Amino acid sequence: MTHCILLGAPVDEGQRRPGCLMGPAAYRTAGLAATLAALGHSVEDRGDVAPDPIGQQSCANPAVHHLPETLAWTGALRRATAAALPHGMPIIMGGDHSLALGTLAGVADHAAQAGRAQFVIWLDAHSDFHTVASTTSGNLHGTPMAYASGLPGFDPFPPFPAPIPGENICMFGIRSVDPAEHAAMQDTEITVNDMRVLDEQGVVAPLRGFLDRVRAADGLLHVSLDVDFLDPSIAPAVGTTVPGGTTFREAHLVMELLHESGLVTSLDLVELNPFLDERGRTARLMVELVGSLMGRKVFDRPTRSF
Ligand code: HAR
Ligand code: MN
Ligand code: MN
Ligand code: MN
Repeated sequence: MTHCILLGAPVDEGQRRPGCLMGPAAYRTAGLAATLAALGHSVEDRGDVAPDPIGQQSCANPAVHHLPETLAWTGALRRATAAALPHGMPIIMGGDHSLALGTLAGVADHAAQAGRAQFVIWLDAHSDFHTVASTTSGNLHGTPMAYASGLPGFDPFPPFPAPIPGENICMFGIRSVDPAEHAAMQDTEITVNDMRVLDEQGVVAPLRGFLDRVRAADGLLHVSLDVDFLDPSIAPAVGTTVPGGTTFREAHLVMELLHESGLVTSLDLVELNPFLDERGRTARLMVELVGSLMGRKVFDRPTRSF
């Protein structure tokens, strides 16, 4: 059984559509804590993280907005994530995806402390591989994977503690990549399981291959789940819907396999915008997916070793 540490991250500044700041309240309302407790886990809700004081930082790219606010969240979430990891599994309830600038850095701090390698599974329609310098939308939720990879172009940010090698990063569900992101990813060893790969191979084989590597390295595995990983027909409450996303069963299967692996050590839930939801259905689906990730199954069968 796992000690689950809930951290609210009401981050709204990494994009332009208001509402993600209501995410933590929606997850609580949808019964995230009760869902985890019913599966036998202990749950500690540490409340919402408060951002650091807002500074005056600026950068050369005029498109970028809310940079000081994002730096303030990054620092606070980095510390909150690193502080939680020795005690259990942090589940960060976002908040837009810019929160991962902080959570990934916090996991990196803990990994360095523990002497373990950091691995990331990025479940998203988007690669989020812009830098502060390359983003044309100026929305910093589109940047955390590039930050964690140690790319230049993050001048106002502290250097990422221990850049994550591309071999330790696996993206799933990708179907929207900007030209600058595409170019930057060419130079990396990141595994990009875009929707084409999932259409052809399903989720099982690509996921297994990556999990085998995590296990062999005794790595820490951070899962970052963006609502837009899911098809908008089942998860409408997100500002950046992209058609052709994963189905209900594909998404649950990913979660079930992750559970079976026993390797997941931290989790982001990001981009839920409850203002865009239909009677809470997206929030409830996200909570159900966490249930699958944490061990809910229809029928108990001997755990496959894979
Ligand atoms: N690449 C686009 C941009 O930078 C869209 C980024 C959207 N990101 C998210 N998170 N919704 O994945 O603006
Ligand atoms: Mn604002
Ligand atoms: Mn994202
Ligand atoms: Mn996305």
